[in-house]
Amino acid sequence: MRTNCRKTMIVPLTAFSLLSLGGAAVVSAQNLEEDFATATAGAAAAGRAVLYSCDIPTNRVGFGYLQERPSEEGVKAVDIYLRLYANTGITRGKHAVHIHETASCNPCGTAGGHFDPGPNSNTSPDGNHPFHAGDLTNITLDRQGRGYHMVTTTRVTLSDGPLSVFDEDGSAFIIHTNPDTYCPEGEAAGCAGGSRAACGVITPYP
Ligand SMILES: [Cu+2]
Repeated sequence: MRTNCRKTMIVPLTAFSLLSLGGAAVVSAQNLEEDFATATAGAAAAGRAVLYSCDIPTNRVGFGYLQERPSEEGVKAVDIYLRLYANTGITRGKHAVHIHETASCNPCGTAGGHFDPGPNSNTSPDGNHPFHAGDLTNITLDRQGRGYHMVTTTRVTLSDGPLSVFDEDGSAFIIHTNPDTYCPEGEAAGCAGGSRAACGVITPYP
């Protein structure tokens, strides 16, 4: 497992993999169910999340979905698509995005640290960053606070196994107030994005 972890990677999706998401770019808030079904059809496993504001927990600010596919080398790769709506109060610019360790958003702090299973688990946002299994890349929002982000990771899975986000207590997305600097100099308070702006519990789909 440790070997696996060291071989994992996070890469931004290319135009080619955008196509493999089956129309991800046109997902609309109005047709979530239909779009999730279309986008994840044929996936080995899939998941979804509705994102809520951490300041006003009843405010829906976006959504995400995930689909798992086998890679050519037999490693499980998970494509993640996130969308944030305009005018939610989340500011323009870059914001850290992670999978956090617990399926809980009320309040956002209950999502815990970063998803990091395994015998050497260390979920501390600052102390073990960017080495967590749940660490992803920043989302960039436009002037209206709107944005989408696609990223592929092999650090987690949706299907059963030691890296599954659907472990005993589940997992959640957190969008942070600040950018992730990926902590190039090691432990530093706030280098993983600081306070929490949005949260969404990840659930299996369908
Ligand atoms: Cu985080």
